[in-house]
Amino acid sequence: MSAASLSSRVLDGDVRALARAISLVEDESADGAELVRQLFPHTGHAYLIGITGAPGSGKSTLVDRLIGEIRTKGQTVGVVAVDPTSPFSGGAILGDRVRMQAHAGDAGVFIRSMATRGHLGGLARPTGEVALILDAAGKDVVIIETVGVGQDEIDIVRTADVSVVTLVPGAGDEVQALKAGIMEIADVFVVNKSDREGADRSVASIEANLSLQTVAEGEWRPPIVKTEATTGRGVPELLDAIERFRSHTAASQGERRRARAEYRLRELLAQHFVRHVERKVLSDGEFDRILDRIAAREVDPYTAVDEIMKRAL
Ligand SMILES: Nc1nc2c(ncn2[C@@H]2O[C@H](COP(=O)(O)OP(=O)(O)OP(=O)(O)O)[C@@H](O)[C@H]2O)c(=O)[nH]1
Ligand SMILES: [Mg+2]
Repeated sequence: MSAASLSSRVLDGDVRALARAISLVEDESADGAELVRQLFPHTGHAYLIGITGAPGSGKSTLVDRLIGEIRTKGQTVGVVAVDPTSPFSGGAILGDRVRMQAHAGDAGVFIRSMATRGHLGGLARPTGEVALILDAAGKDVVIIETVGVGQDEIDIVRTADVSVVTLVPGAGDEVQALKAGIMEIADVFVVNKSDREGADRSVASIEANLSLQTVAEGEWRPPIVKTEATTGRGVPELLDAIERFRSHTAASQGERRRARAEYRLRELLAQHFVRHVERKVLSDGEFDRILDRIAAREVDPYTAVDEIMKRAL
């Protein structure tokens, strides 16, 4: 199928075309890039919700409940669940499918799991592109679930309009969160599994951390929402908090998206420049020989880069 016909079917929201389109961008293939080119002018409509948190904190269960809540408001939803192909949680892809199966027959919902494939950070590399495709397909809301792996959680900020950080009671998560700098990136905190002992202590401890930061007049102060994803308790309140954030930041959303575009542009530029150098500038095996020379202290990395740059430009 040509990129043009695939993209027009994606724009129509055709489920099979969506699945195919996502696979193409996931493979980071040339066809995928062509597809993004065609779809890009039709994007920017969806609101992107990022949900991050430790493995097993209940993100998928929460997303499942959120889908239900968003659907009752008549909006359509696309979900990208990034599977941490790590020792923490094997088989999460299957798990996500099972957990979100309640929406399997709903044409207004599209769910896709993808692997991180060893890319550092909680996000698989082309997550943003997958979100773009769901956006182009007309989904009103796109939810991106990522596992939290410390400071790389910052990735989610670069991809979503709102970042929801999920913690669980009694896991020492609050301290962990502080360490990883999550306090700075969370727009909304969730204490999930609030049926468990210690939920209020977790809330208090996040509160205490938050109070250390000075919030200027009129500036957003991240709310803390207690949820029990398994029963759905607290989920309407979570969606309320997200919607309040959305209205509060409506004026600055463009700025945030611009920052995201800048990050992606720089990332792509760097990636393509390096690829160009490796394929077109250096001869076969030369990259390795340069590495050998650096290891042998015959040349320093700065000089090596200078020399490559001179040849590349
Ligand atoms: N008691 C309790 N268990 C919950 C709650 N929410 C989720 N769980 C359970 O926690 C386990 C993990 O839930 P998931 O939704 O798979 O968690 P996740 O964060 O998506 O996990 P990964 O994607 O593997 O990182 C499941 O057995 C859920 O049933 C809750 O509010 N209370
Ligand atoms: Mg999950």
